[in-house]
Amino acid sequence: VQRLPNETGYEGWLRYRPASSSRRQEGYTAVCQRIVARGASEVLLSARRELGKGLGAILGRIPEFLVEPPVDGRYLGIGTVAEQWLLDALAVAGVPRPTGDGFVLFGQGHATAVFIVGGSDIGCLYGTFALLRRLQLGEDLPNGPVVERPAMALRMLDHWDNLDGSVERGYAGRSIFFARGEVVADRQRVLDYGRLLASIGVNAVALNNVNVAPGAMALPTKRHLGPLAALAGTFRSFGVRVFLSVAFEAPVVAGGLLTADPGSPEVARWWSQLAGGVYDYVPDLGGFLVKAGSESQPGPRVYGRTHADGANVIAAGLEPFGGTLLWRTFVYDCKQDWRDRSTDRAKAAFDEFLPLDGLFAPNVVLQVKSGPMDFQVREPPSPLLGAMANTSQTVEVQLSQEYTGQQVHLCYLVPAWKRALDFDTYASGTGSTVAKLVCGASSRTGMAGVANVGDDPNWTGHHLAQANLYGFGRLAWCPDLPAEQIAAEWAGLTFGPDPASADVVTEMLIASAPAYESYTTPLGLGWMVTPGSHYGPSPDGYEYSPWGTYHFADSVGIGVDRTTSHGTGFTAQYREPWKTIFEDPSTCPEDLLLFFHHLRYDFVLPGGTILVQRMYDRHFEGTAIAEDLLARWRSLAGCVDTVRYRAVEEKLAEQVRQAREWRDVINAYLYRKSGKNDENRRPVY
Ligand code: GCV
Repeated sequence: VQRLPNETGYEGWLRYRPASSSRRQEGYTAVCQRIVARGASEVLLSARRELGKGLGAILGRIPEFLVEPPVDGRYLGIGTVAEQWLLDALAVAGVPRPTGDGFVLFGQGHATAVFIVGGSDIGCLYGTFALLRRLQLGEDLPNGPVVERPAMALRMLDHWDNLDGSVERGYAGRSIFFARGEVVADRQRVLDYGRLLASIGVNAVALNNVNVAPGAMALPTKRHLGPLAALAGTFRSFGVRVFLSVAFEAPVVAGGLLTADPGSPEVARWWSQLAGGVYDYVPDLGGFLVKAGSESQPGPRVYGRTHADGANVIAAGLEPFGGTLLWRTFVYDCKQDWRDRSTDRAKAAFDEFLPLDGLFAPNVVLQVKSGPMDFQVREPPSPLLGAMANTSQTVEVQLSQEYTGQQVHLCYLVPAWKRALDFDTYASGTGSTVAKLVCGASSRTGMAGVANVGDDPNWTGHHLAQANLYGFGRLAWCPDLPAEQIAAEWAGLTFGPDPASADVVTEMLIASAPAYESYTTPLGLGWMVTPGSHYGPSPDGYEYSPWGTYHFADSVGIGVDRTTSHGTGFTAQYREPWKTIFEDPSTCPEDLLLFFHHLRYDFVLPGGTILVQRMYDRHFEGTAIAEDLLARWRSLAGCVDTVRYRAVEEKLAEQVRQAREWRDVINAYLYRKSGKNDENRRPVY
C-alpha cells in the first residue's frame, strides 16, 4: 500500500494537488499554462500569485504570464471590466458584465480560452479562487458563463483575541495577531490567513476581543498603529478590511477624561480624534465594533443615555472617513433572581433596542446574535432580527465552538446558521427572511462570525472544524447554498481527490450537529454546561447561579415558560404566525419545546411518547451517532494520511467518551427528578 504523505492541515482547503487524471491535467494545461494578465494592483498581484501557486501544482508546471494573448488563442485571461480587451471578450461571448466585487468565468470557442473577469480587482481575486476550486474538485473548465456576486456586503470574522495573545473562547491555540502585549511583527501567518479568507469571500476582520481589556484600549493609539497598519496592509492585498473593537468607557480609561458620557462635547471630540488618528494609519479601516452595557461592561445607561446616544457619538467620529460602527445588541442584565419569573434574558435585546428604531446614525449597524440567548446548540432566531424597519442590522453567529463542543466535538454549524438565515420574520410580508434583511438593506450589513482560529498548525484545533470556517464564508457569499453542498465542497478540497473519503467526511459533518444536540440538551433546553468554562455536563450549574439562564426542573416538569398567556411573554416579540406557533406546545416545533414551555415529564408528544422518554431516547440516539462518527472515520484508515487520521481519531474517541458522559449525567438527572423509568430499560443511573 502506498502511504499518503502526511499533512499538517495548514494549507486548509487550498491544498492544490495535481489533477486527478492525466487526461484532466492535459485539458487544463492546454488552456491554463499561459495566463494573460495586465493589471498590477496589489489585489491583482495576489490573484496572479495564487494562480501561479495553484495552477503550478494542479498542472504540474509553472504557468507563464503574458501581456498579449498568444496567437493560437489558448490561454487564461484575467482582469477587470476596466480593461477594454476583456469587455470585448465579454461582448463576443455575449456574457453580462460582472458588477461590484462579483466576477464572471467563461470560455470562448469550446474552452480554447477561459476568462476570469472581475467587476473589481477583488472580484478578480474571488474569480481566481472560484476557478481554482473547480479545478481542485476535478470539474471541467468553465464554458458557459458562471456569474457570481457576493450576496452580503459585509462578510466578517470577529476575533476575540486579547493583546497578551490569549483568545477568549478560543480552542485552537493563541492569537495569530497579538503576543505579549504587542501586534505581531511576523505576518506570514496573517498572510496565509488572508489567502484562506479571500478564497471564501470573507472581506472584513475585527482583530481584537469585544471585551476590551484595559491594555487593549491603547490599541487604536500611536504606540500600536504602525504595526496595526502593516497588518491591515497584509489583509488589504486580499480584499479584507480591518475593524477594531473599542470600549465604550475608553475616553476615561485610555483617554484620561472624567466621563465617557456620550452627551459630553469633550467625549465626542475624543472619539473623533481617535478615529482620525487611526485613519491616518489605516485609511480603509472598516470601523469600530462595540460591546457596551453587557455582562458587567459599562454602557450608555450609566450616564442616563440610550444605546443610540452611545453608538451615535462614536459613529460621528468615523463618519468623515466612511467608517461603520458595529454596535452589538448582546445586552442583558446578567444578574437575575430565580424567583422573578417575569424577567427573561431572551427578551432583553428586543426590549432595549426596539424603542430606538430610527434613532441610530446611518453609519451605525446593529450586530444581532442569531438567537436571543447566547449561541446554544438550538435557539429560535432572535425576534429583533427584522423588527427594526429603520435600522441596519447584521446577524452574528459563532464559529468558535464555545457551547458546541469546543473543537473537541465535531459539530458542523452551517445548517444552524442557515436555519437562522432562512427564518421568515414576516417583517414585510411573507418571504422577509433574515437572509434578505442582511443582504439587501445596505452596503454595510451582512453576517459576522466569531472566529474559530488560532495559531494551532491546522488553524482550528480539530481538523474537521475547518469546515465551519469554510462554510461561514461560503454562506455569507451565497446564503442559498445548501449546507450539504458546502460540506461536500470542503471535504472534496480537504480530503480529495479520493471521492470516497470526501463522501464519508461529508456524511460525518451532516450527522454531527444533530448528534451533539441529542446527547447534550435536546428539545431546546440548552444551558446544562458547566458554568464559566461552558464545557461538559452540569445540569444544575446555571440553575443555582445568578446568571438567569434557568431550566426550572422540579419533580413535575422542566423548561422555561416563555408564553404570553402565563409565562415571561417572550413569544409576543414574534410576528404572526410565529407567535401563535411558539405559544402552543402542540404547534411549537419539538426542537424548541423546552425553550418556550415548561412541561410535565409525562407531557404527551405527537406520536404518543412522553416528554422524559423522548429525552432519554435522544440521549441514547445521539451517543450512538457519536460512536458511529468514530467508526466511519476509522473506515478511512489508509485513505487519509497518518497525521490527520490520528489527530481526528483522537478527537472523535474523546468525543465518544464525553457523549456517554453527557448521556448518563443528563438521563440520571431527569430520572431522579421525574422518577420515570426508561421504557426500553437501558441503563439510566
Ligand atoms: C466576548 C458569551 C461568552 C463570552 C462572550 C460573550 C459575548 O457570554 O461566554 O465569553 O464575551 O458571549 O458574546 O460578548
